[in-house]
Formats: sequence, C-alpha cells, structure tokens
Amino acid sequence: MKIKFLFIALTIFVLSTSFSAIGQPVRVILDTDIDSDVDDVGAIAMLHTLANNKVVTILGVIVTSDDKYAPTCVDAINHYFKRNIPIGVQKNIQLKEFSKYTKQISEEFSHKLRSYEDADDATELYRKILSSQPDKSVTIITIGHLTNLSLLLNSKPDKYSPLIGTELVEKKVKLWSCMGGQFPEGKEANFYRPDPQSTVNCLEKWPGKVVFSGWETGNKVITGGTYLSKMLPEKSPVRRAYQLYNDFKGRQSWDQTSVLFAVSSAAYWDLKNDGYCVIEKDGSNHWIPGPANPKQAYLAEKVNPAEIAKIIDALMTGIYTPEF
Ligand SMILES: [Ca+2]
Repeated sequence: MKIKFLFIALTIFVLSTSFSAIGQPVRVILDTDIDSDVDDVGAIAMLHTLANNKVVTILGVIVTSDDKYAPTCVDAINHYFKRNIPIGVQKNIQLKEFSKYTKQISEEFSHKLRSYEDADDATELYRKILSSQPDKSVTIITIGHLTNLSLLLNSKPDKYSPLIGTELVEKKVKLWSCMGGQFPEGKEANFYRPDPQSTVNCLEKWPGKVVFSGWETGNKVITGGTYLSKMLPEKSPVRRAYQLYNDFKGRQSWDQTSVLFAVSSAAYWDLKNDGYCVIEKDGSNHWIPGPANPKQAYLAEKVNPAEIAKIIDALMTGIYTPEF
C-alpha cells in the first residue's frame, strides 16, 4: 500500500504542477444526467475535491435527467461535502425511477432539496448564474445528454439578462468541456439518447469553444474499484453509489475525463483540432479533417489511461496534495 501511496503522491505532484499555471479557480457549471451510470457521481466527487483545493468554484449543477431522485441525489452528495449548490432541472417532464443508486442515496443521506419539483428551472438557473459571472469566465462541463444546454441556447431575454441564449453564452462562457460523441466517428449515448435534436442544435449554435471527450477516451480509464472502497468511509455517498452500482468492480470514467480536462487544459491529452465535428440527425457524429479549428477539438491519448485512472481515483477520494 505504501508503494501505491508513493505513486499517487508522485502523480499528484504532476497534477499540482499541471494546475498551478491556471491561477484563479475555474468557475464551473456541471450539467449531468446522473441516473443510469455511476461515473457522474465520480465526476461530482472530483469537483468537490478540486473545490476544496481552490482549483474550481462550483457555481451550479444542472440535472438533465428524468430520474425522480437525480436532483436530490446530487444535493445529498453536495451536502456531504458541506456545499449548498443551486440545482436546476427540466420542469414538467414525466419522471421515472430507474437508477441503481439515486433513490437510496436520497433516502440514506441528508439533503436540503425536498424533491425533483423543488429544484430550480434549468434554463433560468443557467441564465441566472451566467449573467452574474465575469465575461468569458465560465466553464460548462456536460456529462450527459444536451437537452438543457440546448434550451439555454434557445432561451429568450428574461429578468436576468437582455441577451438571448447564444449571446449570453458567447459573452460569459470560456469553454464547453463535453463528454459526448465518439472520435473520429461513431455513435455515443449522450449524443443520440434520448434527444439527438438537442445535440444537433448545440453543435449548430454553440458560439464558443468546445472540447469533446469522446467515448473512446474515458472507456479506457477504469476507476471506482477496490481502491475507492478502501479509501472512502462507509458514510460517504460516493462510496455508497459505487457499491450500489457494481460493488466496486471498477467502471469506465467517461464523465471524469471531461472534468479533468476542464481543470488541466492539455496536460493529459493531446488536442485534435484539425477539422470539425458533424452531427447527424440520429446523433451519430464524425470528424471532418480540415485546417486547425480554434473552436473545436477532441481529446487524443497522450498519457497512459492507467495513469489517468490513478489521478481520477485520487481526486474521487479527496486526495489532491501529497500529505501522506
Ligand atoms: Ca453521465
């Protein structure tokens, strides 16, 4: 175990070095479909560790899910980390119960949000947060399907801002870090299920920079295994979610890669920006080669995925600096 700790210490040193150039905390809005898979829980846990170390400020969480317990699950995790973070949902949709863990987390851990209905409207919350932030300062990380991001882009002026959605995004957002798609081509769930039209709309209207972490990137990064079960206390909702999901058998880290990229720039991946992404109506995507594109890129492997996994596992378990 000592050797493992030493290795993680060295890894975290690299991580700290990578982050030190960034300066101010990254202002993050997370847009998550926390329900069927558990990597969303890992992504949220990472953000809390990063917030504890002033690498990020979590401005809000948008829950893009029709799972009845998704927003209260997020709120329970946030409160475990002693943060009261605004949560937005899509209103007036048919709710279901299908997650392996959101109901249990909502029931076993305390939270302030009473129910799905108690959460803010996602579009309003997006607009409220963005309008209150400095220009070109916000990083939006999407780790689910793009319904609420699309609604933001289509939004009209309101009490928070006289700007339409695309103008507000252009003015306030620095980066969209998107877990979605498959590169250079493929068909990935966040893009095609259940709402490919929103993906088409987002790619068509997005006025700023987007970096995609495609399915192939997180698919090679296995986290949430026995290391997590040993490092986290039993009272942790992060541990409990992974236990309920697959009892620490390990899981791909699609969502966590988008978080890690958002705070580390190009430290762990090469950026492929020689072209642009095309989305078909069915949500499949492909990359059209072309000149260097300042607005679009996708992550390409640079660091061994097993090393990335160690960094993500560390961040998921609250480890950021080498104090052991
Ligand atoms: Ca997700």
